[in-house]
Amino acid sequence: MCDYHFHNAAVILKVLFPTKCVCFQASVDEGSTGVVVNLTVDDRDDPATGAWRSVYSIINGDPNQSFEIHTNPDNNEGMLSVVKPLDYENTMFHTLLIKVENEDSLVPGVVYGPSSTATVYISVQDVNEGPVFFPDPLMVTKWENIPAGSFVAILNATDPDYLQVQSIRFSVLRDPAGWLSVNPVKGSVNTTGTLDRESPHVHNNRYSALFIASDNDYVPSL
Ligand SMILES: [Ca+2]
Ligand SMILES: [Ca+2]
Ligand SMILES: [Ca+2]
Repeated sequence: MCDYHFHNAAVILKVLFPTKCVCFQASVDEGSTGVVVNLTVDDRDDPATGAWRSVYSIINGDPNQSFEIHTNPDNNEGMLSVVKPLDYENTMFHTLLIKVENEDSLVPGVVYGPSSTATVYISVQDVNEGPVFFPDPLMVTKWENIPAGSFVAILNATDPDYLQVQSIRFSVLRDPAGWLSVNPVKGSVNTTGTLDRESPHVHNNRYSALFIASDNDYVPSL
């Protein structure tokens, strides 16, 4: 049997009221711009005075200046906008720290009034994007009169949606003289006719053809 000895100890907990945590959430499609969320503030100053009007600023989380925030003069809300399109494959989430303060506090010589911060969590939604050719344009030099079926070039395209499993297919969009064909899977371009430097479709020794690379999403993107 053990004897336990107790000493009374007074534990004084100092309970701190957290400064009000104001959080907002928004969702935005990659590649788009515009207002994504309106931040509301609760200010008991007299409306329509400078002390009531809020001034918002982004103080953290926006290294690329992708966002802007402006005060809605009608309701004092902070309108947070995307001004540079976001890229889901690069960053899926953004966390912005917004400071809000009253307009009067910004007047030089006036002591800064109370300010508070809000956190905005933004999730970026994936959008299907079309494959991108590289290089674009692709320059190739060939002799005229080479036999039909001659190899011309391999098209190279990559799909930005690397987190999705998508395959690319190639096709001819514009081939004014009907000289070229492309393997839809491999992207290899061959002649189907006889190249002619004196053709009306050749300008300054150059013949231009356009190809499409499309993915296999249920709504294919070009
Ligand atoms: Ca993207
Ligand atoms: Ca995407
Ligand atoms: Ca795609």
